Amino acid sequence: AQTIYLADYAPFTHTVEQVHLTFRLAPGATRVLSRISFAPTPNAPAGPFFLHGEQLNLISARIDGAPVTPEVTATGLTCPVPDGPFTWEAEVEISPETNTALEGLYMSRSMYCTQCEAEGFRKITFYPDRPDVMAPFTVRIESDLPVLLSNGNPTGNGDGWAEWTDPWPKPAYLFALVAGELVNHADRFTTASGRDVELNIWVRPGDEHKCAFGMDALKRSMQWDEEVYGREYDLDVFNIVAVDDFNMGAMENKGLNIFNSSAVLASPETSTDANFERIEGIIAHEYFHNWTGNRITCRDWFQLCLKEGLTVFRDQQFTGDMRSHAVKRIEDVLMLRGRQFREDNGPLAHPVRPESFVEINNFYTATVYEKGAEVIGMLKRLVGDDAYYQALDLYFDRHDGQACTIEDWLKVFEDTTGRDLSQFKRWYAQAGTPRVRVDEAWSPGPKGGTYTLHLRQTTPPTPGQPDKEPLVIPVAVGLLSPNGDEVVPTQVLEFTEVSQAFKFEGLASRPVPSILRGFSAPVILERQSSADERAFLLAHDTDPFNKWEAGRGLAKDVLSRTIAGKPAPTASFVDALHAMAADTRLDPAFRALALRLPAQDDMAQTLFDSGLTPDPLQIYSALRHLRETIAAQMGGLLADLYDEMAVPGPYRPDAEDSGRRSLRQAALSYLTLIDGGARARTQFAGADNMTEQLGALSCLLDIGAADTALADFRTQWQNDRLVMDKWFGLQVSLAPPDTAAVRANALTEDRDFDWKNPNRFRAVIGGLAMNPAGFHDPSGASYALVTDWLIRLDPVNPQTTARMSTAFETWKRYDADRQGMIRENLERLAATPGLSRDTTEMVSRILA
Ligand code: DPP
Ligand code: ZN
Repeated sequence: AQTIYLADYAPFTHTVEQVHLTFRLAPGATRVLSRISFAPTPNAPAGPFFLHGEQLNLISARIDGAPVTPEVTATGLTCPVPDGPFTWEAEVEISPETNTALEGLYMSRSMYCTQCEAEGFRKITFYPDRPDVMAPFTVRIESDLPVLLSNGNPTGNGDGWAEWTDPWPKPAYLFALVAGELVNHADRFTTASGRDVELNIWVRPGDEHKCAFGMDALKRSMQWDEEVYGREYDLDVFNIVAVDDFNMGAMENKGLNIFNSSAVLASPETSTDANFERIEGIIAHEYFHNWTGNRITCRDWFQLCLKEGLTVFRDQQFTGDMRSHAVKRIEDVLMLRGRQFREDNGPLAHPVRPESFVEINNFYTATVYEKGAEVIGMLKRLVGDDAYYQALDLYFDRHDGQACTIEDWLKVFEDTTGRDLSQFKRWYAQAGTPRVRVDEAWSPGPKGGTYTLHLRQTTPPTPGQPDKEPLVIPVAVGLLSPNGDEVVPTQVLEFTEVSQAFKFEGLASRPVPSILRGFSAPVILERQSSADERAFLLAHDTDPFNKWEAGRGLAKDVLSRTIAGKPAPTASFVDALHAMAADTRLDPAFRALALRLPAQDDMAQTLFDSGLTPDPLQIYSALRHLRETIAAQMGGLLADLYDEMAVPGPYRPDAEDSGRRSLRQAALSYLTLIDGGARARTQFAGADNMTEQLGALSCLLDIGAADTALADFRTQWQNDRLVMDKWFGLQVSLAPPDTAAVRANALTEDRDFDWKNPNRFRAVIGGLAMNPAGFHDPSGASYALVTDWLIRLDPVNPQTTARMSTAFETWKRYDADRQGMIRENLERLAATPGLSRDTTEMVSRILA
């Protein structure tokens, strides 16, 4: 397979002025007729006329009406063309019903749909399938199905056909088509300048009652983008469609967003609070792409973070505004550390803007998305809010309708602020999580003492990048006096050298520093800190993130020391946790987060970072032991919280009620360890919403007492696929370590295990990877089971297979036995005849 390099970018030989497509839909033999007007690109490099095309059966082709015979290969075609403008026409045949890769035009339970990002359009017709070729599209769909949708505005329909016109030039990856027996949940939105927009969420009959929340989230997103970024919607219709078989969460196709049904369908009975929050965030994310992604798109796929990092940042801001900024920040950092730090500190580490790839689908990563969003956040912190929004206005003004680069993006900030961002740009080019070491000095003086922070930064080597340059790191710092008052409010230190000192003068006494407030940069802070100091910050820090972080640090200390067989400050941790959990001035959602102990994988990474070889079973046992200790020592408070946090009245998914439920659930998860599951059983039996039903079920699974509940749950929900995904996933991810592989294997033999459905496959096989002690069971059974299934899925769906192979990305952390078994399995996977380009690239990077 060929490696593609950023450095090799060249514009396409031609521009596209207009695209006309006609689809004659039939499951096994859909005809796609294209009529495309091309003109030579001024000053483009010379070269043959090449159109991408894969798995297409070319029926006929014409240039300016005259038949031609192009040279067709497995990746596209070349053809002699006139020197000036010309019209290309082609007819191809494709087979949606056998398209199991879910890329291009495919079928999901008798409905037609498309997924074209990144390079799926080339499976629909011959075309320059690259994001820098933008054109207006007109699409005619011919089919007997009742609902026929494409991008843009409807411009005609009749018996068995519909036509759609999208006036906004777009790259082919934003093309979409849907046809099926669907019903809509309709609403309207009037934009600030008075455009009346028809909104629809299209679903299968039977799912109508799961649309209201998504619609509300859409309208709030539209309003928010007007108020915060001054961006209005630009078509007369906005359609969302829910699809059961989908590789990703959702897709921002112009005017026709297509969603994995798990990312849009919601009802109190079937969706948890976490589902509601995720759905709200994804609806916002896809809608926000209309400006950051669609109106301004990427020049090439190396610039993916241009749209994804910015759009994730925008959806994070939105969720913070809708709910709680403090809670959202903690959740985002948990996710960053859990997924991006894991990636950045292993064999798959790559820059936010990669410099090469084999298969672009493998770069829709936590680094591009989440670290990409962190980079935007740092930029905003450095230039300030006013300059940030000025720069964004300039970005939209200057680049509307263009396909852009990170250079274009940084230039609007340089032009707005006069700053030189060349050093900042290293965040896009250097992989790896920077370490910031902190040393302190205190010198008392007659006019007050001086406190000095010495910061030192290093970024470890990553694949292909042995040496790293210093980065611009915004370090937000505040200082507290020993009595708990804030003596220096938050200020942002611009840390740019390898080693740098920052002084604070005129202090009455040696302060306690609160460093990296709000997690102001995606780095690992290395600082000696006592349990007393952590407990002090947990009690007094005014920065909610660092308050939470102090508790987290204490928990990690306790766990690391327990695992190392050393005396651990468990008592002061439990005291601090008790004080915090009992503090009614704090938001219940925040208290719930503080009660949640570090995840197993987070502990494994922490131990590995401190030079140890993590043992997943030891981590599992230490966590269990600590949870039992907390339950035993805080049982009274937890029982009170469980009663007090009950939410009266009908279910509402808002921040306040879901915060109370999450604190109640945190209490229940501890109480179940000491009450034998009594409360969980009662809650399970009486729950009228999925949050409480599933919360109770997971507690029962946790103590191995869920057999009856699992059976009842199945009986109740067997006809709801999304709920059954939870049933499959939870029993694997919460299985005791030595039974996880057996449980997962048994579930793959279940009559409802539809392994070609990505959600179901992820629930079971992904669920096993999310159970670290079970996945790394010393027998190696889980490694073998996951590998067997990856080998089976690869020919059917390479994209999901490649994604799931990241279960193995942390293998170098572990002991020689585990590494040996993983290597054997990865080599077995790599040696599979006909392995896809997607999976081949992933396995070879993981093994390298
Ligand atoms: N572009 C999609 C998203 O992130 C993923 N294909 O919204
Ligand atoms: Zn996106």
